[in-house]
Amino acid sequence: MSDETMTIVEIQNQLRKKQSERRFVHTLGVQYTSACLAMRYGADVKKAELAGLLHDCAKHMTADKLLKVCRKHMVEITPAEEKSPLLLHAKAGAILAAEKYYITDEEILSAIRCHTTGKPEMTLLEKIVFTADYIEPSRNQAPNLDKLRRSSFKNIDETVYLILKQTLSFLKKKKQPIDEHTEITFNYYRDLLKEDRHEPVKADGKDCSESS
Ligand code: DGI
Ligand code: FE
Ligand code: FE
Repeated sequence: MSDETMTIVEIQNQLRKKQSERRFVHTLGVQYTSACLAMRYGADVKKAELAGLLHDCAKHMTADKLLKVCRKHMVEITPAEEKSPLLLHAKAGAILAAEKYYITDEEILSAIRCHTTGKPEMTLLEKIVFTADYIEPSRNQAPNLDKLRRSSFKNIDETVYLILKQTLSFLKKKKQPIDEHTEITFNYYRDLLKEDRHEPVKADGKDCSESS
């Protein structure tokens, strides 16, 4: 284990060298949107910034390289990831964040690892990065972005569900292989909302758990 740490600006400077301008703008967008959502929901703002900043740190890697890194680290590779290895940028990103950017916090690494497919019972930080990735300001292709941007600050569980719903319908239309985790996560959040077990939000938008 290393004692080394990097500042946000040092990490930004490294990523700027690796990423296209468009990807870097997206990266900063996810950093700041994650921070905003963390402020709204009472998550750790610094961790949200770091997880958002690093979520796509392996996005520049080729399919071969992603497979190589994941095999070396004994990461489980799903059938969809075999067919579409670029999906592995999330799992490889968690490895790179630890090895190259000295991130040791498992909550941050986990938010990076599951940012593409999501997973059932995501932590608040994981839901924040998953959502910020989809709604950050430079995204402009997905349908209903205005609605999702508003709903993300009202009910994050419902927004996670709506994002997964749109992603699955996009993948089906494009005849892309669907990862089992994307499907399982969608089913989990659909059922969660049906059973009304999601994080309660008062009419004024505040969590019921907030004391003041
Ligand atoms: O890396 P980004 O482009 O910022 O965003 P991302 O990591 O969420 O990746 C987005 C792409 O991943 C988008 O085109 C949808 C795709 N995706 C999400 N779940 C699955 C998937 N692609 C396949 N083939 N299968 C999935 O289950
Ligand atoms: Fe990504
Ligand atoms: Fe991204």
